Amino acid sequence: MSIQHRISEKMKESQDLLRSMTRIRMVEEEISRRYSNQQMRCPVHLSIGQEASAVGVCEALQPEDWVFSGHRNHAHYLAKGGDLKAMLAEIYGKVTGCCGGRGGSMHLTDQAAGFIGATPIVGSTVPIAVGAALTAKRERKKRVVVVFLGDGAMEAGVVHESMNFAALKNLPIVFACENNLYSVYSPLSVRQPPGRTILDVARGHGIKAIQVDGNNVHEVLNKTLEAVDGSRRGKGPVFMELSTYRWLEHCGPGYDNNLGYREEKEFLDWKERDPLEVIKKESSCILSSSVMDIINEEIQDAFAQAINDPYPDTESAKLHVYATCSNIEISPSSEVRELSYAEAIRDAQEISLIRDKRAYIMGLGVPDPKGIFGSTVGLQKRFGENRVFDIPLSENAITGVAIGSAITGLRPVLTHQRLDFSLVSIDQIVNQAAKWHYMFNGKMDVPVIIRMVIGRGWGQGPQHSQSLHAWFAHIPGLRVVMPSSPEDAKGMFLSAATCNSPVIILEHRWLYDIRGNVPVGYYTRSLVGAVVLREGRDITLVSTGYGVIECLKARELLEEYDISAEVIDLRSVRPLDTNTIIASVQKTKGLIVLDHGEKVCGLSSEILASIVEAEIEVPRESISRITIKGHPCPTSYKLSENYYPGADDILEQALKYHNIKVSSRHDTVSVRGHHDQPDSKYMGPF
Ligand SMILES: Cc1ncc(C[n+]2csc(CCOP(=O)(O)OP(=O)(O)O)c2C)c(N)n1
Repeated sequence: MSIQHRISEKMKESQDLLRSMTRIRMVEEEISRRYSNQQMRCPVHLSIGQEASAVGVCEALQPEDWVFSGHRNHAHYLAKGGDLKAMLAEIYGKVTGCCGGRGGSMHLTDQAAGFIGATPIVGSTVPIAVGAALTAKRERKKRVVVVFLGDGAMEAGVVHESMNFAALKNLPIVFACENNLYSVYSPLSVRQPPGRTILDVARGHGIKAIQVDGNNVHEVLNKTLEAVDGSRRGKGPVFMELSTYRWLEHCGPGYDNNLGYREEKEFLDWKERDPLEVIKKESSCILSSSVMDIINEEIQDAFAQAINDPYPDTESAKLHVYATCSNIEISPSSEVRELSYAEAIRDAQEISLIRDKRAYIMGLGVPDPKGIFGSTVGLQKRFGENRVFDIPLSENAITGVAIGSAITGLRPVLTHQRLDFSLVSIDQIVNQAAKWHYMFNGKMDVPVIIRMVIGRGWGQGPQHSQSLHAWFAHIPGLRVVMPSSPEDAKGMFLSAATCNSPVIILEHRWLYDIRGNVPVGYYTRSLVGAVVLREGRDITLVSTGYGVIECLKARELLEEYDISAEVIDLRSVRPLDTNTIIASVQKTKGLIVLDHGEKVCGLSSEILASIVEAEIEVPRESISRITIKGHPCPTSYKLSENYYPGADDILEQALKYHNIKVSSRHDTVSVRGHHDQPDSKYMGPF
């Protein structure tokens, strides 16, 4: 190639870069100009002054590469080729918006352009992007993922967890950190210790880290090309710190230097280094007035269309809470094997790994010799370390990894040995897993299974024994199931494995050794609907998971008093099948809900409310609930004596309804051996 040709190529490239940055600047200036008319009714975080980092990074990518971002994402979306009309319509809340008006400015997506998604919980998209990079690595298509984050996100634990995982798995991801010196009004000096650089942090995770002048688009482009090329060739993650500056206020259309959180001089110094001027000076390029007119026309057209487009139908707000999930049960073979609950779950996972190459299983202790109380034993040996693996102690990021890999085509199963450990990943479960399908207008599914074991007894104490099913059930977008038998545990897992929404499977530890006949091979059990396990006349007992076992025991005890109890196994807490309960109570005229969760705002409250709403004629005194006791679970053998409710409590309550007086409390505990173990064989530690 001749020098002349190279220069003209370079000029063309500079021209294109300038054009792209100018277009983004003009879009945001127009948003800023029009924002005060109150038609764009969502927060906007403009990135005027930061265009070079967005354009330089995205220009280095291939169309099939994936980009993720955060709250300040307009420039990233447009630079990656996102549709301008769909973006503006989204900000105006219109049906033609890229999320149909569900997301607004902070949740843009254009999958066709490779801009996967953005969310405003600072740092939250970073693990999701890492999960997408896991998919990219598995696909072997040499795809690279870029995630934009701000300097503020560098203080979020989830970002560090994510960098560790990306380094550990040598993933093809570039972390593009736009350091604009402020998190809202807080300068770096009040957030990070002096002398430590952002690059040091990335290097501490074993990631190659490079400094980039984020206002010089050529430098950004060249350094990103290098970074992306390395990642594409299997050299793992790269971190780039792009120094830049936002001109306008953190959120909104105006300048805010008058507030005094930053010096006017600092602002003017950065303005001197306006990325648009830097490239003009460096490459002596300008945009002709006709090019400017074309850009302006495109923008005005897009605004006009966004303003004129219709709003979505109000009723459509109810759509896309859940992705498709078949309720059709696939019948089992007639052949059965006696398995424990744990073995049945293991069997289900094995079948799902065989049937679906996209499935993989991860979690702390998954490949351990004891394999999550026997439920994952031997799976790694059979399926290899890529499909069954241990994780760093980073539940929050790993949940994000699961989500990111799920939205890009894999089917992860994440296991927590205790429900309590999942609480450090609440952002990823509640804000992300539950909402990506909804807020991106049904464009992305999140087929993630999260298994959580509920601990109980033998000194599990306040932080190893909570059954927070009601919490998770409170969140639209999550399915929450609690199988109570080995047969259901297997069949419901296999249903969850084909469900396109996140499913939380809560497995009570005291069920793990329960044995039952489990059909051999593949079958599914619906994730929806309660079952009447035993029919009865005089009272309805409702519970879920291990509580069902206590209800069955209570039923036997009640028979001695000629009281016939109907036992309902809820199976699923969300969706909750109240119809089956209502129909039963209409017949028995009595109800006891046994819940090993909290009373206040709990599952039992929901069930009793449904009875009230159904206006069933039933004496008030024959309806009650038995729950845990309003204080955390104490560890001491003695202190925990009355903590967990069971069959004896049901019996006492039911006899009260029937005015039967008994001289002494029936004692199933003495049958079990101790109150903190389900049977005499069950002993800690575990
Ligand atoms: C977890 C979380 N905490 C607080 C906020 C409120 N918030 C929104 S943006 C922001 C500042 C983020 O700063 P940075 O990551 O540097 O990005 P910038 O806004 O400078 O682009 C904060 C604190 C949030 N969205 N998420």
